[in-house]
Amino acid sequence: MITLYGKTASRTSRNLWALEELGLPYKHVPFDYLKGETKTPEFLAINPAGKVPALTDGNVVMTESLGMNLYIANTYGQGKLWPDDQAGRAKCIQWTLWAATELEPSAVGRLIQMVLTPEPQRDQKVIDAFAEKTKLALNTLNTALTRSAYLAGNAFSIADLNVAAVADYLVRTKFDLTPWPAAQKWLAECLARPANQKVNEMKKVA
Ligand SMILES: N[C@@H](CCC(=O)N[C@@H](CS)C(=O)NCC(=O)O)C(=O)O
Repeated sequence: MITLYGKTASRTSRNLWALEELGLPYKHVPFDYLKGETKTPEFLAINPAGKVPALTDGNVVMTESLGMNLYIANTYGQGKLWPDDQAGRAKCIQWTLWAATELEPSAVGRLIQMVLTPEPQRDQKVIDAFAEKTKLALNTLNTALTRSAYLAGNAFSIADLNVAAVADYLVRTKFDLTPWPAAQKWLAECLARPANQKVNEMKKVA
């Protein structure tokens, strides 16, 4: 059985979303990085980087939330989160790396500035620079979503989940998505899925 480490209100929520989509049994150990719990010997034995999330499943030990989701989908979500066709599976890998490299740095950078940095220390130039990078990423995403309903074909997959989980930072920072209508509609639909709503509820208590 999968054990998932990390408090819900962290990148761990991405993995909870994937596990809930598949209805898998799992154990959740909510190590809190804000309380230093990820720097304890117990946790460092699982992830020497001292960051959440992390996952164990038998002899599998993994870190990196988006890669962990590829593992979950590939191992337990065949024909569901993990497409049956090779072209779809290729897109899952592509869009996951895209989320990590093209979208997350600017989306998280903006979130850190706008939500986690006290107002007097915020730097508007930094926020604006992140916004420009985000716009370029949204152009790419919107174009893809005008060509197909979902990122890896005609059904929701781990490609959508991984990108939407990162794009959620844009919603949380009230980024105006109206210039990218296909991406906006797709994101709202992904985030409204019952499995993600369940995880949002879990965040309120953890
Ligand atoms: N690229 C990693 C980032 C992990 C990460 O930065 N996690 C944060 C919580 S969301 C953390 O544990 N921070 C504590 C620290 O940096 O010491 C992933 O996607 O899993």
